[in-house]
Formats: sequence, C-alpha cells, structure tokens
Amino acid sequence: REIVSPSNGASSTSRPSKDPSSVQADVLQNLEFVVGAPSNKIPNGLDAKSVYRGVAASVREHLIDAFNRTQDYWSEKDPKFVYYLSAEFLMGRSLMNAVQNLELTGTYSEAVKQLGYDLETLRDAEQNAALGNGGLGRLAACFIDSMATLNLPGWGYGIRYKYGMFKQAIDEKGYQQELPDIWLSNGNPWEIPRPDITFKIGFYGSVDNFKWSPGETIIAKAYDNPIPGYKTATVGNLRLWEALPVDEFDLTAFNEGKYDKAVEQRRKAEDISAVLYPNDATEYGKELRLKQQFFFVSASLQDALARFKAKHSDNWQLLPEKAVFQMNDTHPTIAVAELMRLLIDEQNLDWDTAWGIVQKTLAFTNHTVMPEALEKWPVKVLGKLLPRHLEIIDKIDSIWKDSLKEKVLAQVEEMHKKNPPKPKAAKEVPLAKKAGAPAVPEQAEEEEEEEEEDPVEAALNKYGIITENPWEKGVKLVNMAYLAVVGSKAVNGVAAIHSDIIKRTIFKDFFELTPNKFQNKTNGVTPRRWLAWCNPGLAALITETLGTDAWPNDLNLLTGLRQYADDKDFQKKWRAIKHENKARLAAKIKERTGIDLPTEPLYDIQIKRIHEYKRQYLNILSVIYRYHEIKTASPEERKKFVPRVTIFGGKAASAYYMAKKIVRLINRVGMVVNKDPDVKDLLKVVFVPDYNVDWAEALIPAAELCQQISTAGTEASGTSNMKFQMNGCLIIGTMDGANIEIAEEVGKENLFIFGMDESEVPAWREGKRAEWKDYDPRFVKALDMIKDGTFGDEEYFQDLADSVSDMSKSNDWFLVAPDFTDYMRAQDDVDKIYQDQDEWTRRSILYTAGSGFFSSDRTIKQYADEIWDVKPVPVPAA
Ligand code: 7GP
Repeated sequence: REIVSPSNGASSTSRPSKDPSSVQADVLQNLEFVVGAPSNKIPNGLDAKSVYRGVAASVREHLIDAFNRTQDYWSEKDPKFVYYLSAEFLMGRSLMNAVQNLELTGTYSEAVKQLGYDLETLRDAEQNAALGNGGLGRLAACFIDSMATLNLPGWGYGIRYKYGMFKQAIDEKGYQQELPDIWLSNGNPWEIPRPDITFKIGFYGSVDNFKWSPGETIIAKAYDNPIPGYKTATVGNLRLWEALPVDEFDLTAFNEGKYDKAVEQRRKAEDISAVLYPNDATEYGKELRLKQQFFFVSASLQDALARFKAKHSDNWQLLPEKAVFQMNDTHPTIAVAELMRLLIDEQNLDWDTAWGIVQKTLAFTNHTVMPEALEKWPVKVLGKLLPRHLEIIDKIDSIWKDSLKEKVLAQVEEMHKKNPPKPKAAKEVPLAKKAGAPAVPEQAEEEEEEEEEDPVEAALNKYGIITENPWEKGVKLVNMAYLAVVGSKAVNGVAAIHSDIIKRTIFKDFFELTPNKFQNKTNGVTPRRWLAWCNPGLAALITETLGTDAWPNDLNLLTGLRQYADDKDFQKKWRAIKHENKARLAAKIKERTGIDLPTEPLYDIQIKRIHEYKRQYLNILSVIYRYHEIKTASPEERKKFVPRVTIFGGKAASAYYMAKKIVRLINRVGMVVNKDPDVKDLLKVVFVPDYNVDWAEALIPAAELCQQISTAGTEASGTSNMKFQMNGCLIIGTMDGANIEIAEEVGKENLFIFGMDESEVPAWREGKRAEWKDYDPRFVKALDMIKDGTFGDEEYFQDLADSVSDMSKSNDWFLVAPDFTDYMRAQDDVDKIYQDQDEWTRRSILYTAGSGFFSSDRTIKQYADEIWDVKPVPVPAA
C-alpha cells in the first residue's frame, strides 16, 4: 500500500483507508517514517507527544486528500469566492475536530486503542493554536468551519504567527505572568507549507510620479491549513502567511566577521510574523502592527488577484463577480488602499474603474464600539511605511469629501435658515499689520485660533478619513474604520443592538448618507466544536431524543427538545449529564491547580478577556459579599446558603493596569476563601490559569450559570453566551449584545436579567452620577474588605476600590456601583431557582432548545446571501 505522508508529499493512488486495521497500519507507518520513531519502540515505547504526531500525520492524509479534491473542483467550476481577511484565527486544537468532522471517530478510537493508547490522552498532547485574542479571533475560526460545512467556496487569510497568545501563569501572589507561547515546538501536522507560493511585500521608500519604489522588500510564504466541513466532502482552506527575507544571508558580511549584520535582514523580516499583539479591544499605534497588517493583506490580495488573472486575464470588471473580501474589523482595512494600488499601479486601470471595483469587492465588519479599538494611524507613521498608500488614501478622502460638498452646503444653508449666524463684529486690525509690517508669528497664530472655521469645511470634516487628532494639535490621523466604510459595499455589526448602536454613534454621519450599506449579522458559533464534540453526553441524549443526528448541521432541530422541558425523566437524564461534566471539570481543575472542588454546588462561570467593561469586578465584589455573609451567618442561617463554585478565566492585556489588578484580586479572594474553614463547601473561588479554547471546551459543558454582565451598550455581541446557552447553561446578564436575542429565543423570564439598559447609560454618565450617593451597604462592605486587607495587598488594590467609589478620582464609567444592587437581586433569584432543581433543569433544556439561531451556519448563510453573494458548490463524494 502506498502511503501519503508529509515527508514525501506525493499523492496516493488509493484513497486513505477508513477501517481500523488499515488505519492502525497507517499510524504505524507514520510513526516510523514521519515521526522517525525507532522501530523497536513502536508502538509501546513512545511518549504521548510522539504518538500524537503519528496519529495526526495519518489523519492529515484524509484531510489532504479531500482538500485537494475540493480545491481542484472549485478551481474547475470557478465560482465566486469569499476571502475572510482576519489578523486573528483562534483555532484551538485540531486533532479531535478533524477526526470528528471527518466522521472517523470510531475508526481512530479503535485503531489507537489497539496500539495501546487512547484518543483522549493523545488529544491533550496537542498544543493549542492560539493565533487570536478572544471573541473576534474565535469568531473567525467558527466562520471558516461553517463555510466548509456549507460548501461555500471561500478561504480564510491571516498570519502564521510564530508565537501566539501569551501563556498566562499566576504566581504565588496572584499576579499574572506572561510567558511566550511556543506553539510550534512539537511541529504542526495540520499545515501544508507552500514554498512555491510566495509574494513580495514592499515597505518604506519613495513615490515618484505615482510610482512607488519600496525601500525594503520581504517575502510572504503561504501555509495552507485544511478546514474540514462536517458531513460533506468539502475541506476548505485557511491560508496563513509567514514573513521571510528576500536574501537569507549576507555572505559578504559574514566573511567580514559581521555576524549580526549577516542575519540582520532575516531577523527584520521574520519579526513581522513573529508575535500576535496581545491586545483585545485596545490598540497601540505601533509601526510593527501596521507592518503586520499590510503584510498579510497585500499577500492575500496579490494571491487572490493572481488566481483571478490566471482565469480571466485582464477582465477586471469581472472581479466583483468572482471575489469578495470580508474585512474582520479594522486590522485588514489597509486592503482598501492596497486593492486600489494593485489595480491602478500593477494592472493599469484608471482611478474610477478601480474605485468602482473596490467598492463592490470589499465588505467590513465592526466588532466593538470601544473608541480605543478603532484604529487610527498617524499620517506620519503610515506615510513613512506606505507612502504610495497614503497618497491613495488622501485622494480617496478628497474625492469623497468633494462628492459631499453640495449636500453639506445645502445642510448648512438649511441650518442657517433656522438659526441665522450672528454677524461678526468688525475686528480691530492689529497695529503691526497697519504699516504693512510682516505679521509677528505669535500674533498670526492667535489670529488663526480666533478665526472661525468655515461651516461647510467643519461639516465636511466629520466625514474625513484623514483628520486632525483632537488631542494633539497638528497631528493628522488616518481613520481606518472610515476608510473601510467608504471603500466597502456593506458594513455590519455583530448583534442587533450593536448594529443599531454603530448607526447612532461611531458611523452616524455615514449611516445618514448611505443607510443601505449598513447591516446586521448576529454572531454565531459552530455547534460542532461547541456542543457536539465538547459535550458528547448531551449530544448523545439529544440525538436519541430527537431521533436524528442531523441537528449539528441544522441546529433549529433543537426546538424539538422543548416538548421535554417538563418531562421529569428527561430532566433527570439531563441533570446527570451536567453532573458528569462537572465531575470531569473538577478533575481537570484539580490536576491543573490542585484545588479540590465538590461537584454538588452550583457551577458559576465567567470566562472572557479581563476588561473593565466586561465587569469581572462586579462579579468578584458580589463573591466577596457572599463570603462575608457566610462567615457571619449563624449555624441556622448557614443552611440557607446555596453552595457555589465560582470560576473565572481570562487574560489581561499586558499593559492594561486595571485588568491586571482585577486578575490579582480574584486570585487573592480565592486564596483566602478556599482555605477558610468557616466556609467549607459553601463557596469556592477558582481562577483557571491560561484560559484558552481547550479550557473553554471543558468549562462550558459543566457550567450551570454563566456571567454575561457587561455594562449595557459595551459588549458588541459576545459569543461565549451562545456556547453556554447551547450547553444548557443559564445566563445572569445585562440587556447587552446578543444576550438580548438569546432572551428572545429562550424567553426573557428564563434569564436572570439585571441592570441598566443601554438607553439609560448616557444620562447616568453625563449627569445623574454626580448626584448619586446611594451606595448599597453590601457594596460598601465588599469594598471595605478589599481596603482593610482581608485579601492582603490593600495598598495595591486601593485604586481599584477608588475606581468605583471615589468620584473625585474616577468616574465608574462602567457603572459597577449603580448596577450592583440589581445584580445582587438577580443573584438572589439564581439561588432561589437553583433550589428548585426541576425548574432549573426546565430552563436549562429551554436554553439548548432555543439555541438554533446561534449556529454560525445561520450567520454564514446570511453573510453569503446578503453580503457576499456566494453560492454553495458541494464537492462530489469520492
Ligand atoms: C469582540 C467583541 O468584544 C465581542 O462582543 C464579539 O462577540 C466578538 O468580537 C466577535 O464579534 N471584539 C474583539 O474581540 C475585539 O474587538 C479587537 O478585538 C482586537
């Protein structure tokens, strides 16, 4: 039998086999020839890591086989393609996902068992591919899973970071430590290096008569990552780019003994794809980041255009019918200028033709309204790195503003009719000017300041892509979100409320001009990874109850569970599965942290990036108060407490001062509470270190309550809320993001909703807060405990305490204090309902039953129909 292995890359004449004994033989071959294990050690003298590599290499054969067939077929049919441009893809592990999506679980479990191992253990030998920060990156991963499953011709395009999201360790003081994520150290069997697919990427240099001569050039090299769909022969592609030098090595410098110089080019180039910026929802205007963005955007566009050209030569008018590029937030939005450049400078199109094509080929998704996340590049930085692009952006900006002049003029006239401007008082001419003397510089400046801005100019400026930095006079910025809006055919938010907010706030003026451009695409998550694969117990019960295993591809079938919500026998089975999942999680937590957890209490979980707007702080304050209550309760009162395990997980951006304090506070509370004999099993507080996709797959199926408690109007959508919902976990949360739509599907009365609405927040921030003195005594008590050193480090925590209570120092922008009382009310409701296990379980079933809408298959279908106009092209089975 011929084998297909990554080492020979040859394609097999026979298809990879699907029966356990030949799979076993195949794994052995791969262990010997790909992993290079000594034959006398195969199979039983090997460590899990090596065996994992052998198994992965074998699974890869199946992937590559189907991948090649898919890509060949699509190439032959030449349908319209979608290219999902994203600086982040948070994939997690691949082995089990591939085996399950390829429907080879039974085969591989059996084959591996015969070799004396079990698949579950091998799965843990895989490193997590954490090429993303949080929601946005994981969404991209769910999207390409759905694209493949729906047979949609499309690729993801991103960066093959050498170091992904940092590893988080918690030191003995509770402090977050950041360690590098060396995720490629055991190799990466899931990628196919493409040394033959490379593009040149230029930076710096100068522009002469519209011709750019880059001062520095590097190479982008492709790596393909096959993405298996489920119950389909389609295997999609995630193409990631690695940065390499044009010249490996400067031999002359080396011969002269200048060793550093000899490798300088290499290091400079490699830096570009070296590390993922670990910021979530905040941006720092670092040149290297812009370099990364341009690097992967340029490579991806050149690649897609080259493929187009191979089929349609110079028929560029056809491009919008063959390709659409979805820009995942502002990170890839330099694509607007780069696509223009490629069409004008490289393909010799005229400006108007090119611009018409661009505006039909690009689309843009916004993921956050946090002002600090909307990227604005200083003109100086962008102009130095990409001088030709700055020129193009400048022209886009002036043509765009020119096109608005008439409209704006009419608006201003209209305004003046209603509100006539006051006539200007005649100015006294300064002495120095009278005699025709040159203006004294200071005077000239003063005069300029006094001069009123032309109202038409002022009105036009709010549409400006290039504008002055309001905080730094004279410093001009390129507003990347505005560039994207102007250059795109569609702009969307990621949940109904969020899409509405962006129309009223950050893109208000643009929405008024082109209302039809603005859409909503409520997020979704893949039900394969986030229900079927991570919760096998529940998946089996669902299949048995519905009498079909079609639901992972048609998640609305879950509504069929509604009729069992009150069925006591069914509830019992449902609860038993949750209990098993809790036990599994407890074992994992014990192994990773040493903490012993009982499995009877309510499991309450908040996992997400640590951010003030997500309000982990609100959660821990309520935990602190609960701790106080338990400690001061009489033996009689103690009986009334509903035992709880409160679990947190999440990383703080390394430079985010307050977030790091919150991590430490949670950890300190845990250290005190968990060893306090007064508390026993009534309360445990766990911070799981290094929260990642793998942790999420263990935490979510075990959760009974999840915290989705962002300040209303701040969380664009949230996606963990959907994953928890699918797994029958109840939500305590605000009317924010997708919580609102979840409440619609599940029935608002079945969620624990609390806090201010989005509409109430601005008034609070603008005025009401100033008069507010009604601090809840429980809130005051919890803060006092932080300040009196109950958890140690009271000085360190002082400003954290002040941030929500001392208005002279901070303004509690995220409304922790005013939402606290209603949060505690909702928490009491939680405890009350949890004591009625039948009612709790009834709700839990309704959550899962109502989660069909949040499959990313639904989201992707909407993108495909309403933005991309891309149609499924199913690949015929082999
Ligand atoms: C997140 C949003 O915060 C979250 O609400 C949403 O569900 C998710 O995107 C997917 O749409 N935003 C980010 O992750 C983000 O802004 C910037 O990252 C790097």
